[in-house]
Amino acid sequence: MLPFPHPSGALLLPGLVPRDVCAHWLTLIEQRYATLDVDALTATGDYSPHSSSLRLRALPQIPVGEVWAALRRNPEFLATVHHALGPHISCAVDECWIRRQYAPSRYPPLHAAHSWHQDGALGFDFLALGQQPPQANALLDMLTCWVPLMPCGDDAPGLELVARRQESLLAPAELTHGHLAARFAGHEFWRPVMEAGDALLFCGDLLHRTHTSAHMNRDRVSIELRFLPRARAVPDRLQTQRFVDFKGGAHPGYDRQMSKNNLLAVAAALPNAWRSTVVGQAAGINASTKRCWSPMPR
Ligand SMILES: O=C(O)CCC(=O)C(=O)O
Repeated sequence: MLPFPHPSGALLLPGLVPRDVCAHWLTLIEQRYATLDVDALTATGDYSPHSSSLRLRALPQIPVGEVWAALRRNPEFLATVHHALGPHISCAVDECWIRRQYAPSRYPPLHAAHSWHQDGALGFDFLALGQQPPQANALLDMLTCWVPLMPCGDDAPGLELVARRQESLLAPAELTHGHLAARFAGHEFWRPVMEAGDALLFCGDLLHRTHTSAHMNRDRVSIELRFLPRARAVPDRLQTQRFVDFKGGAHPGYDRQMSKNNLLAVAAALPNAWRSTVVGQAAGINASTKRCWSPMPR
């Protein structure tokens, strides 16, 4: 099981991303959603009409390295990530998402909340299982960092987690709410109320879903990154995924260089139409880093 300093397998970090950064990202996201070519992005897998989610790679103005740079400034975040994954971390860039969850009365056609699942199931072929239980080693050792860009969990959809470590992947039939409610005590179901920029860092074995309630009347947008230990070989089932490597350290120039490297790595993986924008961003990284990060404490 992935080592994690908190027995629940989750850590809530209030105020991890500064409000002005959240507002900046939210503006970029709103602009992107306003002009989405839903059919084309759905065809490439970059948009999911079922969860109204957009892969972060489809918004090059928010490079994954920039999100990482915002997170890693917090010593508790960084220490916890390194405790769990070791000194070198890989970010599964294809599995970093922007999520938009609507107030229940405003669901667009096809939209649904995320039902119970474990992120450690990433890439797992449940269909191939038939009636067999998932293999003992099917659960990936990984972390998710989930950051709402607006308040959530009260009048806007948040996350609900079972705050108890799981040793294995649950089969789809075990993931109904009725099954989980019978299996876990009421106090183990956790629905954190979060502010913009709070972060929830949690292990890939944790059961979670979108928390919605009929009384909610606001939508929520969030960003999430997924991390794996770089020291381990990429599991076979993730061979087609792309990873960007991060490591610790607090050298002042490090974030800028990492951001630039990450931008270039992301650019290499993008369709031609987006590549030049991202390469251009990498070239101007010093200016944009200064603009975005100057209010943040080191
Ligand atoms: O953002 C949400 O509502 C749920 C996201 C989630 O569960 C996930 O990405 O694994």
